[in-house]
Amino acid sequence: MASSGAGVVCLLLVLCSTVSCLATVFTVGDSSGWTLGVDYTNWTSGKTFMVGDNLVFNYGSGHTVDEVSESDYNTCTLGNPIKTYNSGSTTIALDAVGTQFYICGVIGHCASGMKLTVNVTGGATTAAAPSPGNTTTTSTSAAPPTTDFTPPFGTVSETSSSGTLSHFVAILITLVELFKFVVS
Ligand SMILES: [Cu+2]
Repeated sequence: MASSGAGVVCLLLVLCSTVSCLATVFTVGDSSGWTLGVDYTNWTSGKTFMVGDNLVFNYGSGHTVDEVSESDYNTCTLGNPIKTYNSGSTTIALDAVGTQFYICGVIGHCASGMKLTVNVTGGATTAAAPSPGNTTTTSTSAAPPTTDFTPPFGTVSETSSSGTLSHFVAILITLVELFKFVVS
């Protein structure tokens, strides 16, 4: 019975590490956080934001995080946010493909640079390719994901069609089967 308990713990560890492989938590502005004097265009450059990732805004009481429309973002128009946050630590789940726009709702801060836009893409493989502004053509990627995550139980072979989601589901199924085996 002790061995099955250890097996369960082991499986949970594998599951946790698998999840963290697939979802990235981006701390906006890194150690600077969400504040004045940070170039957020520079911060986003080179980063790939995918569905399932999270944005974490850390900021002082003199700021807010306002999710706004593209036009309000461009013109730094305050008072019309889609959502607004002011807790000082805000986690936003990127749960849909598309472009998201965030500004600070304090007068003058957006115009001074407290504005952030992120382009959220689907789960396709992106090997550090700097994404240009326009992504109109959706290329059917033939290459498998380049992440060389080798599951410890050899059951999950290479997924021919790309997509970390199918990969993840396959791992989950394997874990459930193993879990049944350990418990029985
Ligand atoms: Cu501000």
